[in-house]
Amino acid sequence: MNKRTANYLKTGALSLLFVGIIASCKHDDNEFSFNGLDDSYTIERFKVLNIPTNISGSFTWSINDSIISNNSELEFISAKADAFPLTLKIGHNGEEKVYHSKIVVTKETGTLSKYIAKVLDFRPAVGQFMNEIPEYVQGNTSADMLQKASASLVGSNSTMLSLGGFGGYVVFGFDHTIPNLNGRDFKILGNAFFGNASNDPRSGSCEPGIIMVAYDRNKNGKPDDNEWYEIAGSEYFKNTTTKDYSITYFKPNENKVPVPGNDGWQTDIEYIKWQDNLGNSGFKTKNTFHAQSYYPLWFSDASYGFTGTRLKDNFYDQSGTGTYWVGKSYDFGYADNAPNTDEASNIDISWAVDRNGRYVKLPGIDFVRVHTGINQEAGWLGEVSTEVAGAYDLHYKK
Ligand SMILES: [Ca+2]
Ligand SMILES: [Ca+2]
Ligand SMILES: [Ca+2]
Repeated sequence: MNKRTANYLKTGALSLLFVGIIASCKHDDNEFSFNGLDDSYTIERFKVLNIPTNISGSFTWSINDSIISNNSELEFISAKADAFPLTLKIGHNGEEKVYHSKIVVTKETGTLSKYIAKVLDFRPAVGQFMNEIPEYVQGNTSADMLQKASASLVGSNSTMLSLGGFGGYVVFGFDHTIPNLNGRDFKILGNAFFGNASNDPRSGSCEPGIIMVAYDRNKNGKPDDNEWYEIAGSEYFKNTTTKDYSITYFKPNENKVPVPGNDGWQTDIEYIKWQDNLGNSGFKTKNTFHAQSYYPLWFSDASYGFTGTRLKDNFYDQSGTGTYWVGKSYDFGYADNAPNTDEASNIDISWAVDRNGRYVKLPGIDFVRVHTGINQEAGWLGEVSTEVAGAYDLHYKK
């Protein structure tokens, strides 16, 4: 470095310092240069109203006597058309200023649906219902299969989609933001049911799927990677739950066919090889009940895989003789884990956590992703696979 450069750098650093001082003074002034709230704000119901303050301090936003936020920017959403008196208190250096306004929530101009409005992605794992639910017809592409998934899940007359074994997923969205209000906010429909064991009443056909939610914060109509949060169900914080579990499935030899045994019962065959990121590997079996390929036939790759949260195996042989396998229902926060009439199929958006397991406060959600959370073969039942049969907003009333 020559001397001139050094001098230049010195002056440069000095002037940068001045800029820094000016900027911080300016910033300090700004802290109470808040222009106040508008007289009123108008927003349609099921849409998020943002009121930024762009200053620092402590914030108390309230409606009547209820505190609704302590953030510098208010995110407000309502399921009801109504007028709400809004109060904002800003505390700074021991001083407090109070602002009053009103939020007018109007009824939507268009028509909203409380059900799924679109399916954005469908990527199932291998399984005995693959290529059947929904049905694959020779020549179908991923786009065709996505179209079929949409036909299954969109609207009030939804039918079922099978996600196959661990990791298989579907992503769907709504035509409005489902608000995060007190209590549970939306329901995911599945085909779970309870058996009749008196010593284990909350078990049966429960195939829990991990739920992720996205709020379209940047309002681009898409769930961006940084908008996804996992719903921390009852198992999330337990050490029996595996985060970032990865599995790869390999395209099988379709000439291997299972044959019924002498007793008429099936003989399963080793069929689809899989391996995970914990050093485990094995085969998904094929049974005589389902003769079609268990590998999605619209996938041309020799292998494919998934990463996500994995739950502890929940199926066990209740009979002790291999004839009656049941899956235990987890307490809350999963799809296809309890009958549709059960409270456990309802989800609270407040259960959403970030990558570090910290709860996040979302005003609502626009998108949902469900993946099969179990990697287990339940005896003759075959692999545990989550089914999704629709979803709806619990707050929406016409
Ligand atoms: Ca809620
Ligand atoms: Ca977005
Ligand atoms: Ca199921």
